[in-house]
Amino acid sequence: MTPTADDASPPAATGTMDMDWAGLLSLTNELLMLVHETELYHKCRRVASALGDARRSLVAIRRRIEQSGRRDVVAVVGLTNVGKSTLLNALLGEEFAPRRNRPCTSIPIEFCHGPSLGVTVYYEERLERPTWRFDTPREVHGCLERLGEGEGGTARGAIRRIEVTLPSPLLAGGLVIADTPGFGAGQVGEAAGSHEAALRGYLERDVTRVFWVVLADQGIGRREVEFRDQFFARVCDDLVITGCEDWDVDDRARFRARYADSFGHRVPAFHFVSGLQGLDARRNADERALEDAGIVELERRIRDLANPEDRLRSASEELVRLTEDLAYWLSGYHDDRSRPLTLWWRPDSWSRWLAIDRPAPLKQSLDRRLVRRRLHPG
Ligand SMILES: Nc1nc2c(ncn2[C@@H]2O[C@H](COP(=O)(O)OP(=O)(O)OP(=O)(O)O)[C@@H](O)[C@H]2O)c(=O)[nH]1
Ligand SMILES: [Mg+2]
Repeated sequence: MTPTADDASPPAATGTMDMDWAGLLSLTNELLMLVHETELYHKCRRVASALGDARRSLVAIRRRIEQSGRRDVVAVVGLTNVGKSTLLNALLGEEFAPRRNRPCTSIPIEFCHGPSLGVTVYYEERLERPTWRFDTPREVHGCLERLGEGEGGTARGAIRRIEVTLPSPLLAGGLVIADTPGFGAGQVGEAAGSHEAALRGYLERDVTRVFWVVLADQGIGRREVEFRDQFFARVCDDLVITGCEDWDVDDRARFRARYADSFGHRVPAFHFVSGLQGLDARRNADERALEDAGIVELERRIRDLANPEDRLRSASEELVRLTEDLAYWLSGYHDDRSRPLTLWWRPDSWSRWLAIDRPAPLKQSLDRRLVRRRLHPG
C-alpha cells in the first residue's frame, strides 16, 4: 500500500557516501521498473503519459550512468555562431577547433587526453577508425577543417564523431570536452534538420554534462529555451555567456536578474567570459588577461567536474530531481471530477521497491519523494 503524508518539507541532502556506480545503476534499474510497471497499470491516459515521460528520462539517465563509469563527456552546446569553438580553443590553449563567422562545426569533436596529437574518425556505419598523428596544433586544425568541409561525411560515409587527443593538463583526469555543431545552423547540402538530428542523437547517447553557451548581446531566445528543455535541461548546470569583454558588474547582474527565473528551480552557474580575449591571452601567455576573460574560473569549474565523487553525486542528484518532478506532477493531478490520485504506484511494484534492502541515503532520499504527498497548495 502506498503510504501517505502531507509533509512538504524541503528535501534533505542527497547522500552518496556508500554508493558506487554499480549501486547507482542498480537503483536506477529498480526505479525504472517501478515507473514502467506503474505506467502499464494506470488506466488514465494522462497519468500513463507522465509516467512514460519519466521512464524515457530514466532510460537516458541510466545510459549516462553506464557511460559515466567509463568516460565523462562535457559538451559545449549552443546556437550556431555563438563562440563555442572559440571558447574551447581558449580552454585548450591552442587553435584546434575550426571557427569562423558562419555555421562552422558540423560534427561533434571530442577532445581528450593523450600523450601526443592525434585525430581519429568514427563513422556511423563502418567499423574502421582511421587515425592520424600530428606534430603541431596547426596540423590538427587543418585536418579538422578538411573533415568538417565534408559536412559530416566523407567518401567512407557519415561521420559520427571525431576524437582529438592532446597532452592537455585540463583533460588529464580523464574528462572529455566536446565541441558540437550549433543548433539552428543553416543546412548546407543536407536534408533540413539533419545537423540538428545528429546533435540530438549525440546529446542523448554520448554526453554526460552540457555547458550551454549563449552570446552576451543576444541573450536567451525562445528557440534556445525549447531546445534546452527538450534535450539537455537535466544535464546542464552551467551557462556560459560569451562575448562579455565590455561587460561590467552591473551588466552581469542585469543579465542574471533577467534570465534566472526562466530556469525554475534549477538555476545554473552563470559564467561570464570572452573566448576571443581568452584565446589572445593564451597566445600572449598573459595570465592576468586570461583571468579577466573568465577562462581561469571556467577551467576551475571543469577540473571540479572531473572529480569522481562530484560526478557520482551529480548523477545521483539527477535521479533525485527526476523523482521530485514526477512526485510534483502526480500530487497535482486531478481527474475530470477534480479527484486527486489516491494511488500513485502499482501496489506490488511499490512493495518490491520498498523491500530493496539498501540503506543508502540516496534510496531513502528517493523514498521520501516517491511517497504520495500533497505538494500542491490546497
Ligand atoms: N566579440 C567576441 N566575438 C567572439 C567571441 N567568441 C567568438 N567570437 C566570434 O564569433 C564568431 C563565431 O565563433 P565560433 O567559435 O566559430 O562559433 P561557434 O559557436 O563554434 O559556431 P558554429 O560552429 O558554427 O556553431 C567568430 O567570428 C568569433 O571570432 C567572444 O568571446 N567575443
Ligand atoms: Mg564551432
